[in-house]
Amino acid sequence: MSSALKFAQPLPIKTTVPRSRNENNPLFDPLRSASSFLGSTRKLPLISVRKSNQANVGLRQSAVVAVSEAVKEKKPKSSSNLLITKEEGLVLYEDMILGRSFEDMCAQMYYKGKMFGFVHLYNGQEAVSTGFIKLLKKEDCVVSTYRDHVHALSKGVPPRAVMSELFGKATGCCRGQGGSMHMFSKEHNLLGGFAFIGEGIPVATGAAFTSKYRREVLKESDCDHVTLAFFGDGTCNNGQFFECLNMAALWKLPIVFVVENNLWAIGMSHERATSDPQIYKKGPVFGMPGVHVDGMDVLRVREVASEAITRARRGEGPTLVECETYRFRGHSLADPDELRNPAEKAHYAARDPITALKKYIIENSLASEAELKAIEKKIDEYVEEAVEFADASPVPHRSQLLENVFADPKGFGIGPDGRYRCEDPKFTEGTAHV
Ligand SMILES: Cc1ncc(C[n+]2csc(CCOP(=O)(O)OP(=O)(O)O)c2C)c(N)n1
Ligand SMILES: [Mg+2]
Repeated sequence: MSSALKFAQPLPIKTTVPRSRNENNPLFDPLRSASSFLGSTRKLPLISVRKSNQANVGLRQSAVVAVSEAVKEKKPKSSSNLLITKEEGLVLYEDMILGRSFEDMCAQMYYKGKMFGFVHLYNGQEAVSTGFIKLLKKEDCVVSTYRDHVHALSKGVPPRAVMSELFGKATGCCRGQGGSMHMFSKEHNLLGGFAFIGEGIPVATGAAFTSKYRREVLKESDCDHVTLAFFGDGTCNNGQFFECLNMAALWKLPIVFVVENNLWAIGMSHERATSDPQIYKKGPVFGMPGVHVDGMDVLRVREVASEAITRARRGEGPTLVECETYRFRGHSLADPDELRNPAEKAHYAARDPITALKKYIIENSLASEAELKAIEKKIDEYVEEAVEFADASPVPHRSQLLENVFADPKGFGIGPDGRYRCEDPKFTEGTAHV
């Protein structure tokens, strides 16, 4: 191994929360402490932040304690210790299988030349999307990044509309104009994938502000909509992150900031790039709870998500959740993925969130192997159908080129004859052929 490679490895980080405090924490499960999670090199227990910084005690503490309070008020205890019902388990399993199969198919289609530009896959991170988004109502909003296909699918955008968008076809959810990094669906309140990192966070904050405004100013008492903002570890060093945490806490907005910490920002190790790599600790600094969760365990993610979403819906404000996860492929399909240590990759491959959920379902007799196989088969057909649909769909008409580019296309896109200027045979003269 070269020294450069060694240097890129995650460094050990220390936790600031003593074990005794974890033991009092309702989110802490000693059976799932650091040793059963994460590489080797890291020691992060599953904790919600309490008094992580003594200077924050006081005004901020009330918000910090809130997640724990929400936990106490959780569902009535049942005689069973199961974390999910059979129906819930199958919904989670189906959604994760859909995300995985859909994206495996994306890789095939990309290498066949059916997709253009960059395509960033989410393989390995499915527990985060499924664990959070499957708890939402249709009216709730999701804001994503360029790694957005699976968030779109979890939110209910039909696979054929996502695949067509990836193919650049007119039947795509953005009529072929968005492509891989810009999934959007008004109907499903998917407010976009954003290619510029951090750009989605203010949009999500604005959506959460809208919900609060409707409820409190316009007196729409049934408007309890919540917004989830998904973004990566690398994005947490951008200014928008801090600005939006501040505003969301100040105005107690109904938003959950979901950090998908996959330990890497393209080829930059999170631990090399960040002064304090424990992202969840930044929540309490702004007066909101910060929680770290094993992002490879959909049941743990769902538990934390449920608490954070419930808090937001009740009007108790934002939560920062750091999901520790891993992407199984390179940064994009154009990345040969040569920087990450094979041992690190193997460690996380062994913690595949889908395999783990399957094991839980089978071991707790929630469903049989045959039932799960039937789901896998159904999803395979669904994904095949999405490809056939996308392939057979028409490409957008040239006249669509400038739509949604300018608020007033007459200012630029429409010529004196009332036609789109791009329809003028001379439109592309002297420029690249359109
Ligand atoms: C504002 C901005 N700066 C730089 C980039 C280039 N860029 C694309 S992806 C990426 C890394 C983001 O890493 P992370 O937030 O951890 O997300 P991940 O890819 O791991 O999901 C960067 C820097 C960008 N897209 N936008
Ligand atoms: Mg990352």
